[in-house]
Amino acid sequence: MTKFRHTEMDLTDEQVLDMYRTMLLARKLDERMWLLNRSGKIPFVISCQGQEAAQVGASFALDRNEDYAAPYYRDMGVVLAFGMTAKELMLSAFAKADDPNSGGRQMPGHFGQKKNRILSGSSPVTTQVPHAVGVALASRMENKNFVSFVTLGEGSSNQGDFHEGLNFAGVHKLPVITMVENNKYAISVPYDRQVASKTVADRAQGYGMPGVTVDGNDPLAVYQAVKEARTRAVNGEGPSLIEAVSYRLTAHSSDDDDRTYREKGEVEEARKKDSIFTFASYLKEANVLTDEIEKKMTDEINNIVNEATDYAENAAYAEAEHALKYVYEEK
Ligand SMILES: Cc1ncc(C[n+]2csc(CCOP(=O)(O)OP(=O)(O)O)c2C)c(N)n1
Ligand SMILES: [Mg+2]
Repeated sequence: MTKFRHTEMDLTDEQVLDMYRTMLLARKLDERMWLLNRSGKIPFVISCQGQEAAQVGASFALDRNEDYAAPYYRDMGVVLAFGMTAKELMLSAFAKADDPNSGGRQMPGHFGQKKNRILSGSSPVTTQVPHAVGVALASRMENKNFVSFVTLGEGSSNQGDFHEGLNFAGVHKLPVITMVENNKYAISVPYDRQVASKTVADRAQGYGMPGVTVDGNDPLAVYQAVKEARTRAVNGEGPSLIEAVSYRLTAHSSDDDDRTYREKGEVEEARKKDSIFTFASYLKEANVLTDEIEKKMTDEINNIVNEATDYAENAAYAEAEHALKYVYEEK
């Protein structure tokens, strides 16, 4: 009998199906958000499309009941895997009062949910790196076993916070896993205009930690890399840097027109490696995903997306006075 890669990694058929379901839910929610934006119902979208495999593969390698995540704005796959619901994400897209991320105050993509140990992020890119390193320091100081997981884009790895965070983590051998989601662009700027080294993972050497580049379109490759990094972290061997290479399949955001800086053919070429299709093919070959399961899963996800959309569209906005909440001390 052929041994499929996931069984060699001790992943059950059920777990890989769950991975695929989470990737597909992220994609379908994202696609719906674009439609809602273009029809004037929601103000802004910043997409996960093309990065779901890296986000979900990584999250499944973590302890999602103990570890902390400091995601960046594209990480719908990470926050779904950590327990945020489709309804909650739609509440955020519609900027409604019950949005758990910010009560409708922030642009979507500024994730944060205490009960699921998702750190709240800021608009300046990469500020989450020192925050995540701080969480890893807390784990060490409190003698706990949880690890801290942080993500960012490759362009953002040029920010000072990246250097400061990774250097501190390397010096103190802290249990933090940094995953750079290299989608080849920082808005309009391609990789070779952003980073001088061949890979982002090359930078790890300067911080005294291992750095690996993996195929970000392959959730199993990312799973394996993060799993190894987590084992190192809990064994006191320190931090790791992982670069997951994929491609940003949409424009930077709903306010960007990518036709001004990249060829359509390049995007079409990248679509051939889209993990939503390549992972489905793998699962079909392994006889884990059958046509019947796929149909059922797609129907379920479509229902979830529809229900979340209706729920959030009809939900209440925050009271205007809430704009001042948490700004001034209340006695
Ligand atoms: C400190 C800072 N500088 C600039 C920006 C504006 N900005 C937002 S996203 C972005 C591009 C980031 O590219 P990358 O890190 O590759 O992430 P991607 O959007 O490609 O996922 C920039 C320049 C910002 N938010 N913060
Ligand atoms: Mg990028």
